[in-house]
Amino acid sequence: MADAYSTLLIERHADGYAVVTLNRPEALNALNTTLTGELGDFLESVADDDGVRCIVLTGSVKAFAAGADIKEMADQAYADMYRGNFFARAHDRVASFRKPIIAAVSGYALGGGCELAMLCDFIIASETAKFGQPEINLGVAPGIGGSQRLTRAVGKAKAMDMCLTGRMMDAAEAERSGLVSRVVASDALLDEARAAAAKIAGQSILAVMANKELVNAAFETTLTQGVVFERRLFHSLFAFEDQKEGMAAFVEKRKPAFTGR
Ligand code: CO8
Repeated sequence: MADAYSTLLIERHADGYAVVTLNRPEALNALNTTLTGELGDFLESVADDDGVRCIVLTGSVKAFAAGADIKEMADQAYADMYRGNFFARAHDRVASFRKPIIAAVSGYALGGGCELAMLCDFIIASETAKFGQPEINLGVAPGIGGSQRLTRAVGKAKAMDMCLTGRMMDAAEAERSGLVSRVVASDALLDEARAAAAKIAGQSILAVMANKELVNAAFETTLTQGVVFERRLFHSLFAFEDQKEGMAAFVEKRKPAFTGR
């Protein structure tokens, strides 16, 4: 099946992952209604597709995404924003996707672009990456979860600094602060992200989804509740054939052949 989108390029890999490239070069991949709609549509289209077990989301060398589309937003009235629930659907469709999404960020990840990267499960950054929530310069504030996710990722001091001054964080500071998991040379970014995606896609999809669910639960629960949830989910993984296969393969010193059953 061909993936035909006007603002996304899709590359499906035989190893079981897909690379989704945001493709609005004329606007530094600014997130407009078409792009966010297409991204949500694509995620829905692969939700039950066993051939896609992990996603790499990337942009161009210059920009992962330079924010929500300011030209599209500029003349919206409050009633338009409220009735249209601006960007809420896009947020929810990415946030509720159950398989891992790796953001591979080069260049600008600003405003909604930074928020989209943070909606992904982890961020691999190139040395050129720049993260920021510069909405204050436009007389507004983050609106796709940025004030919450940035604060959880880097703590109050840096989040407040970035949101109030609108300053950008470079890749080294982003790694130091816990916003990104790895920083690599610009020309190694996609290879690094693809290798991570292939590694994830080679695991049991059941264990992958469980691990994602567990780490995300840490943001929503107390430690005690989170540990109980982990214990229950851990126990339940023993109902799957993949657990038997994974442990048998270790004992027999061979590669596991996971089936997602
Ligand atoms: N929206 C629309 N167009 C954009 C955007 C954007 N966010 N960013 C860049 N572009 C366009 C420019 O207008 C320009 O178009 P044109 O050639 O037609 O003039 C083209 O992309 C290239 O951009 P520049 O010429 O500005 O490139 P530079 O290299 O000089 O500068 C920057 C790059 C620094 C990234 C600069 O483009 C910039 O500051 N962009 C805006 C960054 C920004 O403020 N982002 C936050 C936007 S607001 C937001 O994301 C809110 C999210 C929450 C909304 C949810 C509501 C519920």
